[in-house]
Amino acid sequence: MDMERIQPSDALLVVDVQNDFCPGGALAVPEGDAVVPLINKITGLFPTVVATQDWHPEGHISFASRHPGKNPFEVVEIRGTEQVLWPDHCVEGTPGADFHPGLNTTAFRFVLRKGTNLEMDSYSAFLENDRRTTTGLAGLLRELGVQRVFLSGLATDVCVRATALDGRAAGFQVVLLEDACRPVDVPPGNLAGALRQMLDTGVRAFLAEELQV
Ligand code: VGL
Ligand code: ZN
Repeated sequence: MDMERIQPSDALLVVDVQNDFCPGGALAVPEGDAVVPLINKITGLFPTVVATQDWHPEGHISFASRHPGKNPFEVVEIRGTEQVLWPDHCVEGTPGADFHPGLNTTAFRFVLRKGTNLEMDSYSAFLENDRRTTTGLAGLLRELGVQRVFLSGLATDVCVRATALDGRAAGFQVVLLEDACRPVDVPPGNLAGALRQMLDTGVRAFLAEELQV
């Protein structure tokens, strides 16, 4: 098995490992909770760990309930950008927005909340969905001397994908920890396209067990 050595300039991102994205949650990702033990195993290997939380105000623009006559998973156009409508999820301060209770958060140096703007969604941990408004993450990582970002969490084909692509665009090396992520795969086939797109932009893929200090 190929092993990949963790460097002082590496960071781990733990994307949206929250109750609402786990089985029983409002926007459950199949086997979403399966990433928890793997992530717990590797957080201690990294000098810097940043966790994100999807963190929406009530009545958020991405909620189908905000759009009369629309159902979850329909797509609408909002000010020129396509928006998938989701069930209400990760409402700020609710149990659904909490980290999964099994997730060991002690190694998290930073927690970044995204999607906090009532009128704009943010899949990526770097840029909001207008593709202009920054979350500040790139600046934070650069300030810390981070050059390579490892990605884990939920969901592979939504927020992890967007974070991977924006991480590349911001000049970071990006590694997808494939087994430490799970996809929603809506619509079916979305995952395959997401993986292709990530690999095409220079994202490398590893398994969590291939990491070593
Ligand atoms: C996500 C859908 C809506 C995610 C967030 O974290 O992948 N997916 N909001
Ligand atoms: Zn969301």
